[in-house]
Amino acid sequence: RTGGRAISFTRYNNITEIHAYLDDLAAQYPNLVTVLSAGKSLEGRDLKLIKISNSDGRTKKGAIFIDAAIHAREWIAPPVALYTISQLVENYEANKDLVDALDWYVLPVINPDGYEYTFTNERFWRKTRSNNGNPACLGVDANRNFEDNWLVIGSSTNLCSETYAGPSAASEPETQGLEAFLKSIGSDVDLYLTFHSYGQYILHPWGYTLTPADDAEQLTSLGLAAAKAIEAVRGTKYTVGGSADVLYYTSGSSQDWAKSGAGIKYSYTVELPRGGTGFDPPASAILPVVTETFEGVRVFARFFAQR
Ligand code: ING
Ligand code: ZN
Repeated sequence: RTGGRAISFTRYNNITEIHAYLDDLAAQYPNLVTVLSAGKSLEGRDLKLIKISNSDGRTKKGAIFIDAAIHAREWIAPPVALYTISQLVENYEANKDLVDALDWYVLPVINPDGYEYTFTNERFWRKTRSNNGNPACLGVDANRNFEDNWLVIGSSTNLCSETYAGPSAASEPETQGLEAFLKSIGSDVDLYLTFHSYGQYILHPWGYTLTPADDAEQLTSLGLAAAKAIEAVRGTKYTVGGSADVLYYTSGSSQDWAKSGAGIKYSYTVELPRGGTGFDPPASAILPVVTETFEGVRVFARFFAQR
C-alpha cells in the first residue's frame, strides 16, 4: 500500500474490514503499533485491539483506553475509534505530542458478534448473542453486565429486554475479556472512554446512584473542556455530567466498572450525535462526526500528556 488510508470513513466497515485494518497497521508501523486481543467473543471472534506506543525509551507514560460498539447497532461509534487510530498512527507528525507522551489502547468493536449480526441480519440489534434459556430472545446488554452494582437499577432480569443484565455479573465473554484486560493494564491507565450513540452526552460515573462521585467536579470539568472543543468545530453541543443525573440510571456499565473495578479515575461514556432514525446516521455523517469528536479526544489526551 502506498499512502492513503486502508479504512474508509465514507462508508461503514464490517468487523472483517476493521480487524484487517488493525493488522495492516501493525505490519506497516511495527515500531509504533501492536495488535492485541482482550479475549474472544462467544462466537469466537477476537476482541481485537491496537496498542499505539512509541518505544522511545520514555518510562512512566500514562495511558488511554478507548472502546466502541459494546452496543452493536451504534454504528457511528467504531469510526470514531478508527479515526483516532488513523490520526495517531497515519498522521503521527500532527499528533506526535499525544502519541509520544501516552500509550493508547483502542478496541473499536467490543461486541463483534452483535456488530456482525447488524450487518447480516438485524440492523438495530443491541446486545451480545448469547443464549440464556430463550432462543427467541438472545443476548445480554453487555453494558449492564459488569461487576459493579450489577442488577441494582436501570437494568432488567427479562431475557427479552434490551437492558437484560445477564444471568450473572460478567456472564458474557466480552465483559470478562474487557474486565481482565483493563485489570491487567489498569494501574497505568489515566482515562477510559467508551463510545456510544446517541444523544450528545459526555457522561461519567455514577450510573447507579445520584450521589456524585467524590471527584465528580474534576470529571465534569475535563468533560466540559472536551465538549467545548467539539462544539468549536461546527456547533455540536454536548451535555456533560454524572450519567444518572443527566441521563438515566444504569448499573453494571463499563463506565462505572472502569472507575470502581479497574481504578481508572477518569471514566466516560460518550454518546455521539444521532442520525437517520437515530442509530443509523448516513455514511455522509461519518467524517463530520469523527473529525469533531477527535478534537474532544485531543483535549482529553492533552490533559494527561501534560501532567
Ligand atoms: N446509552 C447508554 C446505555 O448503556 C449509559 C447510556 C451508558 C449510561 C453508560 C450510563 C452509563 O444505556 C446507550 N444509548 O446505549
Ligand atoms: Zn449504547
